[in-house]
Amino acid sequence: MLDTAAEALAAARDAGFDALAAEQKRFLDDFWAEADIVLDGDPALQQGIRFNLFHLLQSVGRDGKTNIAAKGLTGEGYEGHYFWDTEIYIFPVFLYTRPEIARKLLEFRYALLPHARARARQMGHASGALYPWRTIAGEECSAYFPAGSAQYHINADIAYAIKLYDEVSGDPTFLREAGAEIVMDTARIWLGLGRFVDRLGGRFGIYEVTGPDEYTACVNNNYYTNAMAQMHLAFAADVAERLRRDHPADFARIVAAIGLGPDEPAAWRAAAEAMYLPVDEVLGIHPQDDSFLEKPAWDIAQTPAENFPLLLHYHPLVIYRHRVLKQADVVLALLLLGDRFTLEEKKRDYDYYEPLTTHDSSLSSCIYSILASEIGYHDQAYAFFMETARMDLDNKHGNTPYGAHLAAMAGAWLSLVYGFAGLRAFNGTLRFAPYLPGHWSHYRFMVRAQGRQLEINVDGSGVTYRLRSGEALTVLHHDRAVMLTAEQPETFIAD
Ligand code: IFM
Repeated sequence: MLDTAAEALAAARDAGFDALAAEQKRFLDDFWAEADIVLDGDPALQQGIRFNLFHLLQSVGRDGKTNIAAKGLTGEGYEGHYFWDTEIYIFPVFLYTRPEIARKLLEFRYALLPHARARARQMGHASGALYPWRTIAGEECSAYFPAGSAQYHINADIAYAIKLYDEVSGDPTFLREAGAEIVMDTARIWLGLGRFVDRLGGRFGIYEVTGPDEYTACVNNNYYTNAMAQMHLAFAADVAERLRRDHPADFARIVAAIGLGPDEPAAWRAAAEAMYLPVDEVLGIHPQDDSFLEKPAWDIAQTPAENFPLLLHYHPLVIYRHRVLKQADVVLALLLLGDRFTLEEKKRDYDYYEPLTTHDSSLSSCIYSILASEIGYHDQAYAFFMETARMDLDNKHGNTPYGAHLAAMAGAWLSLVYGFAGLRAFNGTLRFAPYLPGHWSHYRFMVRAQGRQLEINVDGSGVTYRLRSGEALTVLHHDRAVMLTAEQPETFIAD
């Protein structure tokens, strides 16, 4: 550390203040030209969105050796550790605005793969790699395992980000150079953790894990974990096939590096196909886990306001025995794997889980905002967005002095771009479903995808899609194809 700091200092002294200031100005000008979001109608909100983007940019590691801490560079909360916040919340913002930074975040995970292998052995897995729930240099730093190491979904979250990068960035090299090795070695953990269960008619169950909701710990068949593991296993099998066919030398290198057996990809496929993902017959919803629906509901309405967040006022066991959520769990699966659910299913799950959710985690409101937008609950979407967008400027969670909430800052971007503008990219095709919240007259944002840059303007009259750079691209406006070309870069679709 000292050597690195001395080198940086010497380089800065050589360059001089003026040159450094000019370089920084160029860097920031470029960023704002490409990543700014403009909102007309609410200056305070505009300030919140820019404040968030600034913190994300200044906090993110850009060298493949550092990542982005849950509190960014602003405070000592969470001891500077990196979590799944990176892949599920922050990564997409960079993927769509600065894909080269998104790649660096994934390279960071690649650099830590040896630690993840060592961690898997420590946790009793004979093969594979298991990423730590919280870390800086690769070792697991969770002090409290039920809300830490038990969150095995981190492996699938990282695989999800690699899949999204592969489908959206237009960069053909990362997967074969690094991503595939991560995806395959981490997929093996599911086979070590779960099993085909006779009592479930041969379905594949996953046991003793904690899902995203940290008010429910160490459970069997957490829906989010099972659904994400299914995606991960199927993706790993696809990647193995693709590499073997298209890049045999890379495939051979990875097989040798991880000691991949010839039958393993087929076993991943079989586990994915048999994954246990139940629907409750009576409620028509996806149970959060095997025992969740049997627990008594926490009486949120009768809980004194000063007793939130619950984790600071009740023993964890008291909370775990109740049907109460700290943050989106099933509802997050509905977003990330949204092409597998009908709108009716999404509504039923949202209606069931939202009243049970305290949103004590700052990672919650933005996800509910996005889902509320998708199912047409526009007022709720806006209210949840407002919770997120100025969370730290207004100290909404009362703990900003410990540091800003970087995942929520990214969540505000997601609530707007995934929520109000409805962006999804299943299999790499960008689909938008924009609407204008009643409080604004206009909003504008830009996204980079497949090596192109697009600008999207939404106002009271409709939506304009504009190709700012790159070759022709077809995007979807709801289900209508919109072709943008160099000759005809702009299309307006009236409301
Ligand atoms: O990763 C999160 C977790 O989901 C909820 N508690 C805080 C962590 C760090 O932001």
